[in-house]
Amino acid sequence: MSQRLFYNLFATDGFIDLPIDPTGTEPRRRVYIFGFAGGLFKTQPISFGVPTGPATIVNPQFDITVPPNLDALRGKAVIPSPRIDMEIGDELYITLVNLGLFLTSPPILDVHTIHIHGGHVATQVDGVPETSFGLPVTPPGTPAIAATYYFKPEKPGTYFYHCHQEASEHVQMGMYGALIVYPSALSLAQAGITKSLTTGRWFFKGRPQPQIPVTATNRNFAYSDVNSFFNSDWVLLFSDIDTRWHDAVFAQTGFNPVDYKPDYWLVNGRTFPDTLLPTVLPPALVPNFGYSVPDGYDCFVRVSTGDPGRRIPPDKFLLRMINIGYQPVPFHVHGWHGMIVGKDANPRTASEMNFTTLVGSGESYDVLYTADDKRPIYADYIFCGKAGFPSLKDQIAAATAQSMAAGTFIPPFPGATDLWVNIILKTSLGQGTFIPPYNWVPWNYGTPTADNFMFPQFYLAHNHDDYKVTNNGVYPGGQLIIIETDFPGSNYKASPPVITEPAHVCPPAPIP
Ligand SMILES: [Cu+2]
Repeated sequence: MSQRLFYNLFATDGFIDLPIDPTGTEPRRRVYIFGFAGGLFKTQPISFGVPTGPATIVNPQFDITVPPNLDALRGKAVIPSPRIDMEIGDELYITLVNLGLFLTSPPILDVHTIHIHGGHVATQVDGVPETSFGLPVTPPGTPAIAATYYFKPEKPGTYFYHCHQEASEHVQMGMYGALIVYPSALSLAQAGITKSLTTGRWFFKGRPQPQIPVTATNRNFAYSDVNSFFNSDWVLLFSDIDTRWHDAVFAQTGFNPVDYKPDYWLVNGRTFPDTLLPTVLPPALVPNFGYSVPDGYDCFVRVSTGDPGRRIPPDKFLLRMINIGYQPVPFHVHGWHGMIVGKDANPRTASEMNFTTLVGSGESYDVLYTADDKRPIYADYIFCGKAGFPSLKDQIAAATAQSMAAGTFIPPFPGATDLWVNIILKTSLGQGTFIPPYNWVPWNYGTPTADNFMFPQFYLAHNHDDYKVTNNGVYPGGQLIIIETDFPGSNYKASPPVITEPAHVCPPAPIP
């Protein structure tokens, strides 16, 4: 079933509070931003473009006909703007209300627009004020001045949207969000991909596809292509910020864009360590500990590997990399190669594997990874020792003891313990599994608790211009995320942890 999706977006301003240290606990750097608040207002079912039922209001707080709704959103901009999800066959209506930029003195009364980046829209709704229209400000306490954009996607893929008024400034200030178009059940069927209504099993041109679980839907495919199946997909929206520019806009002192020199690099509106946080933070933690971002921008990627014993295949996960920043992002994922299944909302027909994806400004890449298990190659070496080397744990324990005796011992990196303790334990957010005594800390300090268990694994994914893995020069920060790989069914956050992984058993004789 297709839908009409009615989004109401409100151009306004706000602040974000960026971390300046690896723990995110020091007083933060407040940065003035523009953005779109709001989100999905209502939906209506359609069939081949014709309504088949009444509209349902999903979020009445975004009703633009109620003036207090408007005033409640003034000054509430965040980065990124709301994520928009839709399917082939759906119609998207984005009603824009320009609330003005009233946090500055005097207020900035620029027009704003919505440009669907990559959409094949007509000039009149292209969101370029010079060729269509810009929407003027609705003053406080007055009825909404509004206009509605219409977009009907022809292809699935990873799109985004942004304001195109004085784009150099308004994009830098934060007016952008992701727009994801999934294939529909119909578009999949037209490509020969079908799901049995009785058994839930998937078929491609009549052939069974047992690698696709019965729980999968059309939203487990990037394109109308059976090879684009994934268990989970994650938006990684890259951008960069020059805080001097933001300060100059706030103070209205002027800034020449050619002087651009960013000092913060963001994924989904946040820099590490905030990239580990849930999208919505408890109010008590805002702004000293971070800030919330809209739904759909979680970038602490969590996946499962396979278990041959239970015939569970490793997860396939899709990273939807989007660059709305002003610098190219060579995004490197540790652990596995990725397959480029799409670029710029267009499927790739020839498979191309890479370990770094160079995402230029204005580009999007859909890169598909398989969370293969490392145990067959590495478990013996790590847990048992090989080629005359003792187990890795014994090596690290010896190195630790020797370095302590020699007076050269230091923790794995400065602040490492504080980082995980502060993020995970102090806040009780339950987001991570870096909880002693199970993993990271024991591994690095040589305690015996990680004996013979390979999971969870933690892989970095980051901008390989490594100086951008900083917050204003302080490492680690910036465009850095973590991909946690679990053993299927394990729950490392439970107390005690639920461990479904069989402990690794060393061979009786030394391994040559
Ligand atoms: Cu704008």
